[in-house]
Amino acid sequence: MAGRHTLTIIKPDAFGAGKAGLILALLEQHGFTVKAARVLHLSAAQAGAFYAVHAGRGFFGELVEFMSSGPCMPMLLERDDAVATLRTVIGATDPAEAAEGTVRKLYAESKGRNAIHASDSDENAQIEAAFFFSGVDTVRG
Ligand code: 3AN
Repeated sequence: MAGRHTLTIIKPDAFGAGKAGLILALLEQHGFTVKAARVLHLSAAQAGAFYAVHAGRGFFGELVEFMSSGPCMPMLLERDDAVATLRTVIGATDPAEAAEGTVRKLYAESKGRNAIHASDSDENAQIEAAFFFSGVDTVRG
């Protein structure tokens, strides 16, 4: 059965543009509740570790530089069918291809600077949540 948790990050472009509140409101309208949240400025090493699965791809250096360019806001979110639902709500990786009303259609600039991250599987949601949060950071229940 699909899990009830997923990890999102409001990326440095959207956070720096003051869109975190609007994006969170949209996520809440889609039924997500926040179980943990923080704001931090990733180092390049931390950003590289988070996106290690993309190491070796042409855009990796650009991705690490962008994700370490300013503060971002990771959140652990909860609702039924969390991973698939959030992927739909954020929209396609390239905002030019994102559906109307999605986070990336509304707030992303480009494929590289695309406003928000969302886990792509239940397994990765668990790994990514553990990257940013320990048990004491997470609301119970
Ligand atoms: P998604 O974030 O939609 O799951 P992935 O997993 O293919 O997309 O890529 C991870 C991140 O890498 C994207 N959010 C984006 O910031 C960056 N990225 C992916 N493809 C490109 C690209 N062609 N050029 C620049 N950055 C990219």
